[in-house]
Amino acid sequence: MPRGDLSTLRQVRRLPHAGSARDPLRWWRDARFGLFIHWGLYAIPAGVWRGERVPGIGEWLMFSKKIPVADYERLAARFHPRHFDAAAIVRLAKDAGQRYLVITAKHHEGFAMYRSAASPYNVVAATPWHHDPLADLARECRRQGVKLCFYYSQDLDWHHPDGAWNTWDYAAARKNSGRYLRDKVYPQLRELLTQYGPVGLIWFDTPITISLAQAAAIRRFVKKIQPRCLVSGRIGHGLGDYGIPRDNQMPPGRLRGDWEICATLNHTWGFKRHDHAWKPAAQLIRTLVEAASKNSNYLLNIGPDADGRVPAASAARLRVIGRWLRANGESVYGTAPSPFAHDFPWGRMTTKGRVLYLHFFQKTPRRFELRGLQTRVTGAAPLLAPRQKFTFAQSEDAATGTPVLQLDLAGLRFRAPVTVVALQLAAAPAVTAGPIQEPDGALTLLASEARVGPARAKLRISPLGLTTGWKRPADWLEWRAAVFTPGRFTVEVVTTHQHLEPWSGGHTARIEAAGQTLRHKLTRDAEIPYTQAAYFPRIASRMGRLRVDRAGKLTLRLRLDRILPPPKERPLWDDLTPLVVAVRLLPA
Ligand code: FHN
Repeated sequence: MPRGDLSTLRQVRRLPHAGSARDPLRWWRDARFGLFIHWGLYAIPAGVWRGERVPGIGEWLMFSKKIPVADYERLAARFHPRHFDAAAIVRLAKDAGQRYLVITAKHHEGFAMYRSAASPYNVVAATPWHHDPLADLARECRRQGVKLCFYYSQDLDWHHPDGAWNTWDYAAARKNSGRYLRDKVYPQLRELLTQYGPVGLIWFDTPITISLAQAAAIRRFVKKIQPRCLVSGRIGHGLGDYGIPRDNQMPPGRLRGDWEICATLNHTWGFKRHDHAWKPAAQLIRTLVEAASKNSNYLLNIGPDADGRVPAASAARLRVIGRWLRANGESVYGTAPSPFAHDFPWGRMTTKGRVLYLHFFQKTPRRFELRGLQTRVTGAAPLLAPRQKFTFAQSEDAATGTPVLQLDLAGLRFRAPVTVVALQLAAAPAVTAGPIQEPDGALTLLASEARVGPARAKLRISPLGLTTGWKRPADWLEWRAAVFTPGRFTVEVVTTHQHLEPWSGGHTARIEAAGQTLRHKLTRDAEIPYTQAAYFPRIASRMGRLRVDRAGKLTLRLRLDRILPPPKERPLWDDLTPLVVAVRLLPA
């Protein structure tokens, strides 16, 4: 089974650099927030097939139940979404503060949600509605000033005999992917790129069987028709204009290059009538901020029902996000990521020129300390009350040489879920590299901030900041961390996995630091709570206690002395090797 492409290891070949007005990525970087719309025939069964509630994401129902094409096709005769209102959907995106919209023009079920001469299996020809919703959305996007973009499943197609992954109707051995591309994908892409005016991007997805040559040809084809149309990282083979982490994944630490985190409001993309696991708006706002702080856009999904209605719970949440953005949008739109490579326990940061925005996720003590900012601060005030100035002082920690900013936040009114303080700087922010102990005594050593050794190590750090390819005990990660307050620490190794895939644990880890050695199995001792824990649990394995006697630089090395063979149950996409997120030192 091919792996890797969807897991983003090679989605973007070159890291594009922030550019001029002519840079085709510029509008997309500035936008930071988009609306994803999954809408197709799957909205009719809405997660229920022949009276049975089908587990999993709604738009995968045909695959989950291996529904024959002849049966599934009959859904089209029932598609008549009387309540579809393109103007209202685009207005909702605007109210939410979303600057672009990506709608499923054709998902894996193979049904075109627009007028397609290339395949009669489309919403105009095959339904009693006889209507093209993409034409309505295109008109409304133009009118209301939202960028129109299309999702297109270029590889999986369970309707076309040559499309990938329907092996219950069509024998795998008889499939000819070239024929599928020629008969359906190219003609439909041409339609999408010529029938609706300028298209912001094509959101290709799930590049499982597609070859490098095929992906490259698709990219060329898109750019030839609309040179400024972006191509998502899931075209595969490193050919995207930007990368996409896995669904609902939030990487630890800042990312390099351009990314787009895509996420659901509940646990499905396509409408499911029994999924009411709606995420709180506060969490969604923090996730948007966190994405921006990591150099990522946030593409948040709605799944309209078969009548074309947006679930009320979805619309309500989007409007709450919009209210927050109307007040605080300056700290999100058009921002650059945090100058720090690591995350902070109190919130996140974004930057714009000489302004550093501190996004507090919780009420913070009056005396706030930020360690590692080298640039001179010239002013500090709440974003929503710029005349209320805070006093501050900058110094240097003698033992570690780390710059320290003390900020007196007297009078700061914390407004949930995120309160922003704007720091004016004398220049663009520069920071001290590497992990720094937090004022609460905790020290997080992210894999992405580690040095990898020895020189010929197979172990790497993936673009999403996790270890990959850790198969040899000779390989190691090493950090040099700034310790302000020595003492006794509980040491944990934090690993992760996609929730439907097996966790790679049980290996024997060794930590060497401050003249001590801790050796322990990676056991599932605790799960660390965080926003995406339902999708990518972070598992803490306790290694034991460490005594650090002196303030200053601490060198810590992590090895895996015994690496177990990969789990038998092979994950579809991800690595079979341990996915280390971090080592944590918590005051004992
Ligand atoms: O298989 C699809 C899924 O149905 C959905 O469209 C998501 C959205 O990111 N993409 C694929 C899985 O990663």
